[in-house]
Amino acid sequence: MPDVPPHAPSKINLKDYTKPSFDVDTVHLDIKLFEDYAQVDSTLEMVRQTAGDIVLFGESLELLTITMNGKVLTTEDYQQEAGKLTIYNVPERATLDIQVRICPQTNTALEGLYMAGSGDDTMFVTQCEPEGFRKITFYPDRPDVLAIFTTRLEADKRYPTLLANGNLVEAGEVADAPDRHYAIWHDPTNKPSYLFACVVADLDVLTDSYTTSEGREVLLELYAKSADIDKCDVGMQALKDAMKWDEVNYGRAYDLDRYMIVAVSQFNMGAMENKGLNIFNTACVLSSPETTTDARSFSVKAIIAHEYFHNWTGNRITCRDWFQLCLKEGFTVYRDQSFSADQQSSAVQRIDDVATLRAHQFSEDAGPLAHPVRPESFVEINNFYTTTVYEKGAEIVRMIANTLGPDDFRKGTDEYFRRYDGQAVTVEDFLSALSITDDKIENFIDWYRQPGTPVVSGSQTYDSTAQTLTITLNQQTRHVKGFDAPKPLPIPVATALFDKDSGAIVAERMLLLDEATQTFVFENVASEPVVSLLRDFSAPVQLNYDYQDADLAFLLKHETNGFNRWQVTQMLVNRILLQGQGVKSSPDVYLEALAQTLPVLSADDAMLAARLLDIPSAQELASAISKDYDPVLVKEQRDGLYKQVADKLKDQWAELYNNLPMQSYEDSAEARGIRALRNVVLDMALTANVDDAADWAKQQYDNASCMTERFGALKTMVNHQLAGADKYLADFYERFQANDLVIDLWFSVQAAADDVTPDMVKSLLTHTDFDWNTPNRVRSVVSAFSSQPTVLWTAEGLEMYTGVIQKLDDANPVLASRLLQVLARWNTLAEPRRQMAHEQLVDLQKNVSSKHVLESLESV
Ligand code: 0A1
Ligand code: ZN
Repeated sequence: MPDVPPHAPSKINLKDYTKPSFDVDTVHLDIKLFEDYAQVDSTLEMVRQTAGDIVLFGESLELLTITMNGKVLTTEDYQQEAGKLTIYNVPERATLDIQVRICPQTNTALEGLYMAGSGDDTMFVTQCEPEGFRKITFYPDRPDVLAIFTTRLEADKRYPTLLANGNLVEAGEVADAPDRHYAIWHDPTNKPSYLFACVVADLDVLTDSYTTSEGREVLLELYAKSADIDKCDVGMQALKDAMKWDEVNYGRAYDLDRYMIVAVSQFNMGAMENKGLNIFNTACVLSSPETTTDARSFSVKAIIAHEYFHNWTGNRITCRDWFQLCLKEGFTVYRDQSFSADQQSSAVQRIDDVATLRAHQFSEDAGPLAHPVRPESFVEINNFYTTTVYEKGAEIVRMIANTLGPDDFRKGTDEYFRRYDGQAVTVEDFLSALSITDDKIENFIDWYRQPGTPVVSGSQTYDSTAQTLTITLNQQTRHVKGFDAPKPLPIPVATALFDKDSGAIVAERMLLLDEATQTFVFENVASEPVVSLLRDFSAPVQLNYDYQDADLAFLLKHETNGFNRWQVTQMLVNRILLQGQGVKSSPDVYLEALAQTLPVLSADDAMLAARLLDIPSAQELASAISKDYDPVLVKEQRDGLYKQVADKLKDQWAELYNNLPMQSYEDSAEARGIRALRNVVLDMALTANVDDAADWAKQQYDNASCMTERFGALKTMVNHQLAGADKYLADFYERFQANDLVIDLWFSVQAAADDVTPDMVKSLLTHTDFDWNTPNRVRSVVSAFSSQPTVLWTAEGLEMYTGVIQKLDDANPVLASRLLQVLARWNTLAEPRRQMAHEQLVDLQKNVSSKHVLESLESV
């Protein structure tokens, strides 16, 4: 938004980082939960590091008493303002005793200690990353203050489950209070406060064990409501697989005797890596064939692995400050992507990771919310849990890993763990450890500093006399306002040359483009080859190479790696829909190439075949348009091409569908591939008006062996507005009424339907099962709806969307601000939508007050 409001919140800058004056050796917490409040008593042993006062952070706390070294402090000894409590004249060592009162029962922001659930079905959980601990008690709540925590929890016995980080040291009844009990936990590892967690609840537990490579027997516990405990096996297996994987691939074993995971239905994000006590959104840990789609189940495994991997990359080595968030997130995402690639076809994994990157990160980097992977300033750190920090951060680690090769990368990561274990460090520290075998790795620092997606363009010339092929590449990154002029970055471009006649690879090289323009010469090339560039997506860049459509069709046939073949289909689609390099391609070559490839591939690798039929969503296509974006036109063109594909292969859908018969459920890569392809084929067949396709959908729903089949059929029926779709929607609701996660699917399939209207969304928002306090439910309607740009970008659609943000601004600003980020591209809209969107955002700005939403609005 152009106009900065007078109450603009203040910024924090990376360059202003200073060390804390005091460290904390030990913390004793005593948390007593009562009917309508909680009392938190803490004892902090603090030791001076540098000159200065003690600075504690605290928000939404009622301070009862504070004493230092036994003396009660008064307002002469300390000052309290703007979320900070500063204590003056502190000696070298100080014991602080602090008592506060908080109200978890009314904490709808889901940060700090909050009550989840309602009525008789409640539990208490914490979320402390990034700055939630300060809502539990006054504390130097910053990641570079590490301490040993001992936690006593006390509550009514209706909450039999009392959990905190570390090992259980004692539990028992509370003297003189027969209805109450307590537990004391001790965590022997030094940790920052953002990794603190506790849970007070009534949960069942699935138990298992794992013996580490160091011979440590670890008790594994997965806690969930009793109705959900049958959906925990997938998560438990994934945990054991991840533990093993980290030992084999990074030499990292688990360090405590116990590893706990708790499933919580009200959670702002996916999951949280608290030391030894992960807290998970139910959507990211529960899985069963009847209730969970394959895609969701696969992401459950990846998220379990992600949180587990944080134990080394994040917990044992943590971030010095929140600007370094990518230090733990980029590396951990890279690690979970590599883990997932080992669990299925690595090509499909790469396709899915790159598709996500292109759809979300490229668009973030192209718009007003663009920021470096390591930001240099922020108002509200919660706004920086972004796809740039996570996914682009992972791509940088991947480029480094590929540049070094597996052996040297492992040497580098071993060195990182050896040098920094137990410390809070920076991105520079990470790069310095990784450069022990190659000091050029330090040059990757610019990738962390510079926003914007580089565009790599290029062309080739072949000299038949000299038998040389010369490839010229150049790079350009847009200049993002507020940052230095962009510099050339080190861009690894994985390249192969294919012989035009035989289709065989004649040369393979990793080209390192690290200047604005460079030429690379290949010798002894007998005839002009077809060049395949950026194989396996070797760098997070946009590629514009002067391909002929025929070259791409050739590569679709001859590329050896599934990812590269998919990439070629995406390039062809982009040239048809987005006029790549100003040339508008006709769809003929693409359609012909698909028609030739698909029948063979669907038998060999059904999952890959399903991906080859991907046409980027209207939203993703929009992200590549920087001006005069017309949502209706983009949707028409996209749907038009989809229909052309469907029609081109019309005669084949029936055979393809019948060759993919439904079988009893199996969780193998092959079975998942067949299910994925069957759903795609079903949708294509309905698009092409194939006779009987409506019956296939109904039969698939009725005879489904699992949620992937049932939901795939339902979604198709709804999107194609089949007669009877309503009846199936009602059936789905009846069958799964008791399961919140499935009812989320029921909401989302309606809110994201092709024919959705703002009125339909409004009626979902007032449905008896809709709940503003459950982020999953809000997202199931609101985020699902935002996938329909033609409806979102209308006066009514936007009014509804901004109304939701306004409603959540106070209650749950983290969620409100994340939902707002979808509107970041308003500026690219064609008139009159642009003006209309601008007016609505200006109105919204007048009606919100959280710094989360205000910061996002300011950049938007
Ligand atoms: N560290 C977690 C992400 C996370 C961030 C913030 C949260 O609450 C506001 C919760 C989780 C991860 O990367 O998995
Ligand atoms: Zn993470």
